[in-house]
Amino acid sequence: MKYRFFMLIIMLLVFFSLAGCDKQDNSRESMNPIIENSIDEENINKDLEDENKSEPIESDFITQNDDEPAIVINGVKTNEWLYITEDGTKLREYSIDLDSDGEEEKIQLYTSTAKDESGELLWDDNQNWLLLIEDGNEYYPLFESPVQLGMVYFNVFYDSNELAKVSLILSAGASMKITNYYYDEELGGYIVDNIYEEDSINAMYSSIPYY
Ligand SMILES: [Ca+2]
Repeated sequence: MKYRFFMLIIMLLVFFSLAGCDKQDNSRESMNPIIENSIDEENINKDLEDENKSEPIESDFITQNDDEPAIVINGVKTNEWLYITEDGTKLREYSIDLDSDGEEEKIQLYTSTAKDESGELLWDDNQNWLLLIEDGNEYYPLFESPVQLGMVYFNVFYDSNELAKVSLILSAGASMKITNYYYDEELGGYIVDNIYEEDSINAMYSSIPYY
């Protein structure tokens, strides 16, 4: 009887010790995700630190652009472009309030090219172009330049701040240019924002139609 009781105790001890091992194994397994989780958190924290580190570089870059002096076209009282406005041709005109004073300004596009008797434009390889804003008795020459083998166009937009802006598109034999102009009340003129400039050797094809 004592022997059986002794054997029972040994069996119980063996059983509990095995159960204890299993429990330890389980707890080891359950610890692994905790370790992995903490590694993941470390990586996320590291990523966040990296993002924070890259932030000042980005803002420095923006600041550098902001520091560039703005090109401003101020108004003049006299019309100095009579050689174009009188001898050339007004191709397009559009009126809109560009400086938010409640009065519309006239946006006018001229070329120095004259028309023949039948009204056909006598295009040359090179002509002067003028994009002019007329605001009462003040004039703002947004663009005044000769263009070799090319044409000038303009679009008018309202941006997300409901500020009207004029976009000039120059498409020429060896270049393409997009420039935005918008009125700045503090500076009292039109800010020139060069959006894009292509400077190639030779333009092979353009689908933009001539006037
Ligand atoms: Ca106005």
